[in-house]
Amino acid sequence: MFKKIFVACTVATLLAAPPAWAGAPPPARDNMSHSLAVTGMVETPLTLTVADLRKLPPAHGGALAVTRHNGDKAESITSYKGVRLRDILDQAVLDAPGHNDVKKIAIIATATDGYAVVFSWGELYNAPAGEGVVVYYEKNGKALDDNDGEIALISAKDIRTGPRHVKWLKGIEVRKLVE
Ligand SMILES: Nc1nc2c(c(=O)[nH]1)N[C@H]1C(S)=C(S)[C@@H](COP(=O)(O)O)O[C@H]1N2
Ligand SMILES: [Mo]
Repeated sequence: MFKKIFVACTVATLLAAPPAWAGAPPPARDNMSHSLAVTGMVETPLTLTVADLRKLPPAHGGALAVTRHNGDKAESITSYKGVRLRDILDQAVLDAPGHNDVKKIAIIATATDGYAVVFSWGELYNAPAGEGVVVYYEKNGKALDDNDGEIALISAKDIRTGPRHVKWLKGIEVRKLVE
């Protein structure tokens, strides 16, 4: 008896409230980043939209597998277009007047969902890795969609490219870590 009433109530509830996805597209991710703020130890803090990024010298990348730390493949990128992080930092100009100041600098890339990864001046400016660190706004020939857009970052020369693939990139913070 109770069981019958329970089942009847459950069915009634399901009929009264159709699920949110019925007949409508899934809700858009609300993580999209609409601009990139370059802050911290720089002479000119910047706020760059995709339109601003398009005015900087472009960096083009070819086929790239995004692999997770455990080796699983997250996605395969055919091509991407953006600006080298180094070139963005040069626009803002690092505020490091002393001969040894740059060597103490960390560059932190942050995303709208709280994700963050760290680079150093040494690796961006004085190691092969720096060449492959690109803030990108196009993937596979198209503007980024809400899965990783509007702005993202990749460190193409990393052994596993997943961890420093920053989706929904919103900030580049320059910090001097050591006095
Ligand atoms: N903004 C943001 N970017 C991110 C992450 C994240 O949680 N937030 N996860 C990273 C990790 S750990 C990996 S392996 C790749 C692939 O993530 P996926 O597992 O969501 O495909 O995205 C990276 N970029
Ligand atoms: Mo990961």
